[in-house]
Amino acid sequence: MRQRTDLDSSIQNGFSRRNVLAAGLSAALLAGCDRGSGKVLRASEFHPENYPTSQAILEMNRLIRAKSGGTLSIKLYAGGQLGAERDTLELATFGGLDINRVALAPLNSIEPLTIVPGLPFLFNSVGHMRAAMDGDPGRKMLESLRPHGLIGLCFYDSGARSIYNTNRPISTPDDLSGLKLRVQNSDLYVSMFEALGANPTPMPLGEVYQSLVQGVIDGAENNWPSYLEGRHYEVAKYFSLTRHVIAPEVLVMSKQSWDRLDRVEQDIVAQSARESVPFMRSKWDEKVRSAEAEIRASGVAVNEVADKAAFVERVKTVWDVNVVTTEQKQMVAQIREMGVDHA
Ligand code: GTR
Repeated sequence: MRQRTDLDSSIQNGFSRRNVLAAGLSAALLAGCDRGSGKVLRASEFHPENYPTSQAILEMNRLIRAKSGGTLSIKLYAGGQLGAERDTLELATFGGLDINRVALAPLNSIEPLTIVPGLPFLFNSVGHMRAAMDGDPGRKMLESLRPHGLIGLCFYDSGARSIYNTNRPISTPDDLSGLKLRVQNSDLYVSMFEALGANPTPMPLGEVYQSLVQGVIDGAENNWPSYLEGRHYEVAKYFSLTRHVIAPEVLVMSKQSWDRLDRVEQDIVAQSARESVPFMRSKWDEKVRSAEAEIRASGVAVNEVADKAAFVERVKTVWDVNVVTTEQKQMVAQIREMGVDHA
C-alpha cells in the first residue's frame, strides 16, 4: 500500500468551487506585493510535488530567480491545493492565478487547435509528439491561447494514455462494450470512447480513485505515472496498453499577470519555461520507467494490444467530428508529415 499523497488529501478535501475562487483571489492579491521577496508568481499544479511536472515548475523557479537576481520567483501550489484543472484554468484566464500546468483536455472547448494532439493514434511515438510540439504546430498552438486570456509558455510530457479497468484485459474494442470508463471532461474524449463502444463518464481526476472503489465506474485511461500516483492501480488491476493518445500538457500564464510584468521579466519567464522542458523530459522518462516497474511488480495484469488496427478503425469518425476548422486540418497534415521521420 502506498503512502497517501498530497493528491489524495485534495481528493479527500473535495475543494468546492467557492474554495477555489477564494484561494485564487488571495493568491492574486498577494502576487507582486510580497515585500522583500520581489514579485512572486503563484503556480498551480494538480500532481504532487515529486511529480515531473511539479519538478519542472520548481526548476523553472530556480532559473527565473537566477536570471532576475532574485527579484522574480514562483511559488508552487502542488497536489491540487487550488483545485481541479478546469477551475484553476478559469482562475488563470481571469487573472486570479498566475501560472497553471494543465492537460490539453480542459482547453478543448476553449481553443479548437488544442484538440489536435489528443486525436487518437495521431502520433507514432513520444519522439514524434515532442518534435511536433518543439516545431511549428507547437508554436501555433501556444499562440492560439492568447486571445483566450492565456499565454502559452511551453509543453510538458504526458506519455501515452492506455485503458485500465477492474474487470478484464482489453484486447479488442469489443472488450470495452458496456464498461463505464472515466474520461477527461472534453467532447473529444467522450466521442472517442463512445466510438470504441464503452460508456464514457467525464469527471475530474481527483474523483477517480473513490469512484473506482465505490464501483461508480469500471475503469479509466491514463499514463503509467498518473495510474500509479492516483493509486488507481490498487483497484483497477487490468492495464491494457492501447496507447491511444500521446498528447502533451501545457504550462500557461494568465495574460493579466503577464501584462503586469515588464519586458525583461516577460523574457525571463518565457526563456525559463523553455529551458525547463529538457529537464522535464528527462524526469518524465525516469518516472515512466519507475512507475511501470512498480506497477508490474505490484501484480497488475498488463497486456499488450496485438490488433491496434481494430481500434484505429473504430475511431475514424472521431477525427471527422473533431477536426473541422481549416487551421486544425492544416495542423493535422503538418504533424502527419513530421511522422515520417518518427515512424
Ligand atoms: C494526467 C494529467 C493531468 C490530468 C489527468 C486526467 O495524465 O497529467 O493533467 O489531465 O491526466 O486524466 O485528468
